[in-house]
Amino acid sequence: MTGRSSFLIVANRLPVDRTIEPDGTASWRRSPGGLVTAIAPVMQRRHGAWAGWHGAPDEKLEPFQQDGMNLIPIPLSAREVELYYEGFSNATLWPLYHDVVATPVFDRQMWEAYQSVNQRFAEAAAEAAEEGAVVWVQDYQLQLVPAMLRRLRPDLRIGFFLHIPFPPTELFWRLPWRKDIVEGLLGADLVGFQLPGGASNFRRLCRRLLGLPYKGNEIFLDDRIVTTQAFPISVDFAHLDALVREPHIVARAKEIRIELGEPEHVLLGVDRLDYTKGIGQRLEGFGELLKDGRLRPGEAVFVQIATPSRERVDEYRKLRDDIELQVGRINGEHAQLGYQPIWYFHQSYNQEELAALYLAADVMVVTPLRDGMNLVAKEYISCHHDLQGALVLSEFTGAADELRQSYLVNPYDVEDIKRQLLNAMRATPHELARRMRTMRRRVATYDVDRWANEFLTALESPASATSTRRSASWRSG
Ligand code: GDG
Repeated sequence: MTGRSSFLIVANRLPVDRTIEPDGTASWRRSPGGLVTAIAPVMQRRHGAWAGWHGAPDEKLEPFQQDGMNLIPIPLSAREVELYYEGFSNATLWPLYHDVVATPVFDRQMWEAYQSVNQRFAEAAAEAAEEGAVVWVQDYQLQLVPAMLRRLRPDLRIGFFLHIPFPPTELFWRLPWRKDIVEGLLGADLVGFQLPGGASNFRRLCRRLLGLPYKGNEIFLDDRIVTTQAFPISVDFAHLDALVREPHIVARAKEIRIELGEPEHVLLGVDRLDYTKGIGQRLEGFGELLKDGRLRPGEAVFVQIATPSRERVDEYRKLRDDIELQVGRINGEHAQLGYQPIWYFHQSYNQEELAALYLAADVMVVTPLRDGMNLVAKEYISCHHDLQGALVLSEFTGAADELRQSYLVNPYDVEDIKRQLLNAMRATPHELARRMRTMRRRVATYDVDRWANEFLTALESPASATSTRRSASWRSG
């Protein structure tokens, strides 16, 4: 790669996965997912670059090009993967930011690795960005990067977006390195959150922890202003909507229902196998409906896709055992020859198979105990131009703020889950259409493209670009 870029994404992972062909040669493929799709056009327009880890430990790679994107691989050692990624990111920050649904690990070695890896990302970004470039840092693994990068390159416009919830002050306060993290984020000109609640948690924390004043969305530092704002992320509605109209996806959806034994109701869960997703709670509700006799044997099947995730972190291993035991118990108690209540898959699927599953499902069951947004809920909505299908959705997801016509549940209340599963299964086509139409309008309007554009517009807006000057006048006033 030659030259520096005027637009740079910095994320834990590069947007590509390496695949090994049958003849042994390696090639890179764009990872599935909305973030890449949303950002790709901006990258092409602005000679953009993306810095991130390429996924293999102890390997140094030169920058390369893929799909019109300049990719800058950041190396991580096996030890750093263990301490920075599996450790501080996924055993400390992840549970802490998700309502402490698992106990966070506070470990000084993990913290040191988090700092040094963040420094490496900041240095790579400083190297790759041209004078005055826009740099957009992504997510909880890189919260120190904004301040580190600003120290190296005060000329840059720096944005940060947090994909997961930002916790209330009382929970964040437990973190031994709370000040460092907050100061890290304050290196950005714009800090984006999924919901207004996350942004206001952050502003309150800045006041309590650092004594910083704020007004509206703006936090006042000595020499500049940091804007904090909610930008609810979304999905590529038009792409999914077109995909499920393709004859081969329609045919596959029909085939899936036949393979499942043509039950009256197909219920579906699609999640990374993560303890925040409330998989156990929804299966418990479904199992009890069978036990109570409120569901007849053969009437409904539950398909649960649990994509392998963070398999070397202890909590995730334990979760897998718990879920698999639970699935075995429910199936053991309620299966009959020719009828299996739960179909559980600990596997990944391609996007087309996932779209066919969404289309085939009568009820999408999304019951996280806490979730920044939850894209699965929005993907399901995008796949139902037939205006049929019901969404059962946890109140503790970001998506619940927008998808008010879903069947909302408190995932901690198993009776509530059972009641709403039955309501979703018993709803009339007219009722389903009424709800689905409104939710589709919302997702179609606020799609991922709009999310990216609104963030970048706010980052580059004259208001925030002149924040230094305004901050100076605020101080003197
Ligand atoms: C974080 C936040 C926030 C799942 N299995 C397969 C597969 N997926 C795709 C889904 C969806 C994505 O993964 C999962 O996104 P979620 O939003 O549901 O959850 P997290 O992974 O926890 O994401 C979350 C998100 O960031 C974005 O800001 O919404 O709150 O936690 O797109 O479709 N995709 C494929 N095969 C699978 O087997 N291809």
